[in-house]
Amino acid sequence: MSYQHILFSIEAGVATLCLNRPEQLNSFNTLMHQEVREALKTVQNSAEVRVLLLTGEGRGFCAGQDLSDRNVAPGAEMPDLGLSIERFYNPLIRTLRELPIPVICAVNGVAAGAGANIPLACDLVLAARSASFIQAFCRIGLIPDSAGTWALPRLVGMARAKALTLLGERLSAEQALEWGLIYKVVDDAELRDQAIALARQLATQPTYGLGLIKRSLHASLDNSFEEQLTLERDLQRLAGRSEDYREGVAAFMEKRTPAFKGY
Ligand code: LHQ
Repeated sequence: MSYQHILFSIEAGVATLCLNRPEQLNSFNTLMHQEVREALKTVQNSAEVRVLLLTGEGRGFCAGQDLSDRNVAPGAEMPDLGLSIERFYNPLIRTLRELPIPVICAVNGVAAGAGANIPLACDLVLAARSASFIQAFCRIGLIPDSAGTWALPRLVGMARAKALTLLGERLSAEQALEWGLIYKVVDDAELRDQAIALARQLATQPTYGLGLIKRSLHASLDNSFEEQLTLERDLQRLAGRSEDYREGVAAFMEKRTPAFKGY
């Protein structure tokens, strides 16, 4: 399948999805949403893909919604932004969060509006040193979407979440790291290579088990202690029945490198 606004490839167990409207800082129009959805369906349905890497082309990662798109631009008729959220942003965020494989996000430049919150739905966020995060919604009278109001207080605490979302100021990659918003900052020239190396390395790991780890951590934010113990029992039961567990133990006993398959 050929795409107009994204680049999509699968290699060595890694699906790479690159937002590709660099002149508009990779902001989302309807076609880009549809193409991203299509690519993510391929990821969901592929037995070969064991890690997803999300990034952007050019000097921006993503500037959120394309504000010139006719579905959201202020015109004669008031737009229904709720519809846009329901159709596109919410399903996108759900899919990224619920993919049963590790999702790496390499933030290559400015990430604004929904573009600042999409990385927060991913599992490991690397950012270029020159990247920045802007909760730009308040500047145009909107509220943070793409689960930003859910993720931010949990990641950085309520005081910082309020400052970020009410002031809409630019947060540098270094500051985002210090605040616990992202995993790592790397030099601009090294971002792509480091992200690909991390993705390839993870794709050789027991990715079925890694998927269960992310599921259990996600659930822990809402579960009681007892509920979490029960979930750990249930997910460990699933993990223990995987081929990768069998292989991991066998390789350990035989003092060799394991050859995991992702199931
Ligand atoms: C853009 C955009 C953009 C179009 C840069 N659209 N062209 C959900 C549901 C429905 C509706 C509404 O929204 C949502 C969720 C959201 O995401 S709301 C938040 C939408 N995003 C923003 O408000 C961010 C808007 N962009 C900016 O504030 C700046 O562009 C940032 C701070 C990201 C970057 O600033 P600069 O580095 O100074 O670049 P620039 O502003 O010069 O932008 C470069 C080009 O990209 C420029 O086009 P031009 O033809 O003049 O070169 C911009 O118009 C275009 N662009 N963001 N969201």
